[in-house]
Amino acid sequence: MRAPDIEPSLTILVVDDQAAARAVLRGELEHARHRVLEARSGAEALSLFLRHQPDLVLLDVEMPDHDGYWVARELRQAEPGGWTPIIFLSGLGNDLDLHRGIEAGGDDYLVKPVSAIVLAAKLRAMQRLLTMRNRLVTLSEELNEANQKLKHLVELDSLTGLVNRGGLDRGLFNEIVAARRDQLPLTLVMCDVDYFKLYNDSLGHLQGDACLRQVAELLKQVCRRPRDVAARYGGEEFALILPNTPRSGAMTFARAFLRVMAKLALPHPDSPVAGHVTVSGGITTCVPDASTTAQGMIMRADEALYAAKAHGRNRFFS
Ligand code: GH3
Ligand code: MG
Ligand code: MG
Ligand code: MG
Ligand code: MG
Repeated sequence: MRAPDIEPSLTILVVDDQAAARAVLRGELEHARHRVLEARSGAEALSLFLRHQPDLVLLDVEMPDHDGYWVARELRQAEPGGWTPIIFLSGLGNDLDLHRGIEAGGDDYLVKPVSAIVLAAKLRAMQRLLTMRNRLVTLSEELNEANQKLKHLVELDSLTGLVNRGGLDRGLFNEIVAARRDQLPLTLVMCDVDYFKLYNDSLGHLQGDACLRQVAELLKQVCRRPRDVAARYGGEEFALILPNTPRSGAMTFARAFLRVMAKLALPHPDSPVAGHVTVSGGITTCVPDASTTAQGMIMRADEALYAAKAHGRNRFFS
């Protein structure tokens, strides 16, 4: 009977010290359109396996150098996380030999002589498992990708699209570690929309939401470096992480931001500061040392923010 070949062809490593046995297998396998690699010894089997990564291994047990059990164990160790089917084709036919073969890492154990029909059927069964394995590998890759996307989404604020509180905490922690290691200045800015309660009261919460989105957009525009992070701390409060930014650089950022806010001039009819929406900010900059914490930096930026509020708002203090 002709071996069924509706499945895609395999690259099969045939390991046997007998040339005649290899030739018979090669004939049968090539007839079924598989590609054949031949190894005459255990050592050669291992080296061909590593070089060509076959889809399946047909493995003799009794060989002059290393026996098939040794080869199976070596192959299993050579593919951590992977799986290549190993079918023993052995002259040794008692139960203990089969037991040893499976223990060594074999997936099946056939006793020679093996008919072409049996071999073809066993190959088909392994092919089904290989298909299943490939599906699982694809699924797990897709799952990893989805997880990465989810991780990113979980750290985004749904209203503004900025990084949320969780992302800010993680980002600030990482940047403190990096700035301490590289001995570079790290700046944290806390911003707070002025008289935002009045804004909501006079224009409504939907307009308030739109205002927050616009402020967020401007913050994103003004902190342009790839490692800068603009986050929504909560409510109408925003935080910025500016790595490798000294105090002077932070003040430049603040001036630029105040300028674009003034230019945008979102009407705020009841603001005691100006006719438009304004923002106050507090800046803290340090080259972190062992005592620097995210909490400490937030606290210092907050103090500066309160000072900016107390001094008339629409300004940044450091
Ligand atoms: P100050 O200048 O001292 O910061 O005054 P303020 O009115 O901005 O500060 P306050 O803390 O009294 O009020 C903040 C307001 O922000 C109150 C709250 O309803 C509003 N707010 C917080 N989160 C949101 C939001 O997601 N959407 C809208 N529309 N309003 C929000
Ligand atoms: Mg042999
Ligand atoms: Mg506030
Ligand atoms: Mg406010
Ligand atoms: Mg307040």
